[in-house]
Amino acid sequence: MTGRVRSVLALGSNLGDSHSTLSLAVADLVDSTRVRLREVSPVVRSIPVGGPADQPEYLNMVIEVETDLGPYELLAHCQSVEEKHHRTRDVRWGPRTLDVDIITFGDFSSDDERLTIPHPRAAERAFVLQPWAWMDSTALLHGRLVAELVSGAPDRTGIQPYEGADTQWVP
Ligand code: PH2
Ligand code: MG
Ligand code: MG
Repeated sequence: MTGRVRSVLALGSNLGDSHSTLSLAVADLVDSTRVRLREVSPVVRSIPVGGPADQPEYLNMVIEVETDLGPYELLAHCQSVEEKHHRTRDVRWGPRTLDVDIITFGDFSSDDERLTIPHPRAAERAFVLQPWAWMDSTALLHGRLVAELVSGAPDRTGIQPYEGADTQWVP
């Protein structure tokens, strides 16, 4: 395979059996010789950022893949995995069974309305930055350490490691 690029993908779910959905989605995302799994973050519980006030808490995680797909091919692949897991798009930032966002794609950047890379809000979202920093303590976004960006993210106090469905959490 030629032209391999490393890409960080963020996954989120707050409808249905979110933990199973995330596990199955990771397997689906890398179920191809063209998308290889390199690293997996811990799963975190997170308070919803934006969207309807009464939506359930999220489970979030990130993965790093290596791929020879182009960015738009990877986007289509991520969307097909969302669809497989019954993703609907009715309410912006509303509850969802599965969201898969491309956060970075090598050094590629784009400001297209279909695909903005790096992801336009990743640098201020602890539900992306914290699992990413736990996965890779040297990761950089916009030339800054992801581990340092976490401390400036408004939602950072709403994040904690996921330790099973039965554990209580009061953010
Ligand atoms: N995704 C959003 C909006 N808000 N909040 C949390 N905690 N986790 C998410 O994955 C999330 C969100 C839009 O994609
Ligand atoms: Mg998203
Ligand atoms: Mg999305």
